[in-house]
Amino acid sequence: MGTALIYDEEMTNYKLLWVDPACKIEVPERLTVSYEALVESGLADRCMSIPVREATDADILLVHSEDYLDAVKTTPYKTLEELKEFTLQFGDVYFHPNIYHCAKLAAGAALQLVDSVLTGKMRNGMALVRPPGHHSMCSAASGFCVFNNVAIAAKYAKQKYGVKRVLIVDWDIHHGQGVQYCFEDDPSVLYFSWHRYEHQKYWPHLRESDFDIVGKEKGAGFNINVPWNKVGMQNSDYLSVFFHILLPVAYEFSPDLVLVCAGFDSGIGDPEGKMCATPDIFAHLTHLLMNLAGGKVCAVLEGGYNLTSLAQSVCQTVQTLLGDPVPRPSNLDGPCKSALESLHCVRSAHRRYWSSIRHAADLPSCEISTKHIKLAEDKLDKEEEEKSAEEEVWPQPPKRVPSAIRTAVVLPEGVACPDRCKCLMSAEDPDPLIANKFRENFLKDADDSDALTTLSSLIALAERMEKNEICSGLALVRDISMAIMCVIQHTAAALSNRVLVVCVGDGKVPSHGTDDGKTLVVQFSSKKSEEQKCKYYIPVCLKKGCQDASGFMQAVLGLLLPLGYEYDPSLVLLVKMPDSGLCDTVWKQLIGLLQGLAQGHTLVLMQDVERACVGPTASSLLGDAAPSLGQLHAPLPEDVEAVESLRHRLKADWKLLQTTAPETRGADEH
Ligand code: SS9
Ligand code: ZN
Repeated sequence: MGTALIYDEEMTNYKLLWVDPACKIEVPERLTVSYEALVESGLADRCMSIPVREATDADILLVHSEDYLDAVKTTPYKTLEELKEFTLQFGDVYFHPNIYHCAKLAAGAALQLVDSVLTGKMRNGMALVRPPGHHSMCSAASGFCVFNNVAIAAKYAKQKYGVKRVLIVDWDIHHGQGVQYCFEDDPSVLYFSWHRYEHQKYWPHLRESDFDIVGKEKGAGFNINVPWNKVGMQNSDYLSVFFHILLPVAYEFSPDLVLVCAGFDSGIGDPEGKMCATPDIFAHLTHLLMNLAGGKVCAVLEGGYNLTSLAQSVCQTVQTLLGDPVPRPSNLDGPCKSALESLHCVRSAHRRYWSSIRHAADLPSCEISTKHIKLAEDKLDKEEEEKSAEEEVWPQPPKRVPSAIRTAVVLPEGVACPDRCKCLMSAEDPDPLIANKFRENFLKDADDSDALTTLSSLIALAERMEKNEICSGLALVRDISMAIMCVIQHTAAALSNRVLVVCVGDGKVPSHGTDDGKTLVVQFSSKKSEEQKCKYYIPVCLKKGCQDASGFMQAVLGLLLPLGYEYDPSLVLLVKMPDSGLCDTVWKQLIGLLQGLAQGHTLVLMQDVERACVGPTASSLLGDAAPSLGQLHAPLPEDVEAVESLRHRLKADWKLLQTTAPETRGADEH
């Protein structure tokens, strides 16, 4: 099942016909540069191209009023003066004789995408459209938007396919108020938006874009606003919000479909957003959503006004949807103070609705975020020398070259090689050099030729992963401890290598040499281990071990991923201990999420008895979407306590674990 790409050049056939500084950035080239970048990189060819269609009146009326539709229908016949006049009743939008046609195609493109994904023809996809949609309201155009493409798509998916829960992730830098208004009392659609806000000083200047607007009536809790109160937000700020708000809530919600309001004005260089997240961040945002809803992710273009940044970001998104390994995350030096304040505010506003964040701290009664502290800061901001966003420079994202072999396996005799995998079991004799080293280091007492063969195949696998000939691997071994030691010693020997060892289940993990920072060990188990001594050995003790999906996912999203991203390993060694208690679906989620690290270089070790797990593991390593976990219940209080106390203890060392701003010393620090 592939990736759909929906595009039609016709949507470049309208433009601003008069002078309006607010609208001059919304140009037809936005679409052509994006599409050409996909063609030139060879990505377009790897997608299935699906034709657009015009949304019907019935489709449009799912969201918009008849009066508004009728009004828009008259625009193709208006003179220039009449168009200008018509435009005046709305904010930051322009009309053109052909925009109605394009707006029908844009909405229709989103529906074609939803059709291809929900019929199962396609796994996921992206629609490149103009005009964008997320600002348009029931009876009004706004912010370059005419019809609300994504809102229409969500209603359509519910109506035509009986989809129960839709998650809309709006990573555009503007608040999609049109989407918010459309679903504010609807608990079947969870709307998440982050947006430049600056305490309401930024467009569209709405009180209802703030963090405390959470939805109404039955829909309370199903509207999540993350206001950015400063410009210059970076990769760490975006990822922190994913780890500590969006993902825990999204997993608890368990959508059947994920729609992305994929605006790229949140990327570096954009004249509107003025943020500093690099194009590769969109690979990670996409990847982190791809294990929700069984992988059914539909991205629909919204904003993006720096043509270079836009084209690069679109490519990162599509390449990730195609399943290529994601690049190593860059510039993760922790969230800034303002981002942490926003995060804290959002978590406290939503903790009553979502058990996955119920433990979050309440806001101090003085209320940290809103106006008052800010007035003083704003003075400072004005003094800052303003650099125009277009002058921003950033390196081109490195080419993502997929390995020749996606997944290789080392299996004992008699275990069949799973489909689509390369079997590395050495019929050949092990490399004599390596063999000797093993005899000396590990096999002193036993002259076990089976073990020797397995271990040397394992090292060969690790070596080929390091050379990027193989992306991921799986090995069944007799002695897990020994295998871990082998891989660690071998890999960590190279100067720049770091290994993240993730261990699920009880049993001793060789923590030898974990204090030099070359390995970071995170172990999930039900056994309380001795007091933690080392920054690089992190035992996570869960009451039922790995059996409880809620507690386990809480630890994965809130602890393991932030640690892993900040650590930025060159290899992830994922170890499943015998009797881990982890069920296949949770295991698949874990593998899927961990592949955001180390360019997808994940090496899985399991005991040779776990043959039944070979198939599911291989499938996840190959990039198949993990099945949905279903709506999660509240995690056990003991598990919450365990994860939270670890997070608090570790957050001084690992900044991505922070969820609140460090205390300010005095009231008039500014
Ligand atoms: C603020 C003007 C904002 C509207 C932008 C709409 C973007 C839609 N300087 N203009 S993604
Ligand atoms: Zn925007």
